[in-house]
Amino acid sequence: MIKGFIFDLDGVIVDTAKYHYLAWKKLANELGFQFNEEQNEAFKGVSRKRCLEILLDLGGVKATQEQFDHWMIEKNEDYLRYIEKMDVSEILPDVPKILDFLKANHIPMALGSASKNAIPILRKVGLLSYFKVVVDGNNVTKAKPDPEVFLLAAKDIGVDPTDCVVFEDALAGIQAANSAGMTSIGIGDTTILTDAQYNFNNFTEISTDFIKQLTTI
Ligand code: B16
Ligand code: MG
Repeated sequence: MIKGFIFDLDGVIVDTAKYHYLAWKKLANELGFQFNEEQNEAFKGVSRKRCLEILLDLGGVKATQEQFDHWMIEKNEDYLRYIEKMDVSEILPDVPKILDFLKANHIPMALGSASKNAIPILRKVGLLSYFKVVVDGNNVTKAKPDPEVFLLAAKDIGVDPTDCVVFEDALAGIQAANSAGMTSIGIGDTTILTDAQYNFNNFTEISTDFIKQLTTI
């Protein structure tokens, strides 16, 4: 029986992928090559460092350690300029419906994200207080599909991994949830999230009755 819920951030709670994309695109253009939205798909759920490695490979750019570190900072500074302007209007549709329902029923919730900017983003959109625990890119050493982020989140909310649900929009995140022994729910493209135990296009399709069936509520 499900006793805890873990949410990914980017692509599940807010659509920050578009801001990551704009910041990576700007860097690619500065380095003399193009970067498109299709290529950006591979960046979802992936750490900042790994994204830069992929970007440089795409552009055939060789970097010194100093350049690599500089571009990591530059991309993040550009990204933070978009985050600065975020507000409650950027919460994806019907996410509050599920958060409020779980909160009202005292079901613990955790955030499990690859982002090192998770806390400021949750604060900007006014959702930080819903989460008993935030595990993000600052707390883990192994990236999704490794289950570390979700196992740590389960431990911190005091729920057995097999009693946890994970909402994820990235294939690597679904694989991480499955290897953690958790129930995986894919949010987004069902043709990409084929490993998920349940699939929904968005939270508008998820009813509180569905949540009730999973839990003891
Ligand atoms: P940052 P998630 C991930 O968030 C994004 O999907 C991914 O595109 C990004 O590179 C990663 O966070 C790191 O983000 O640069 O803010 O540390 O989907 O795991 O919530
Ligand atoms: Mg995501």
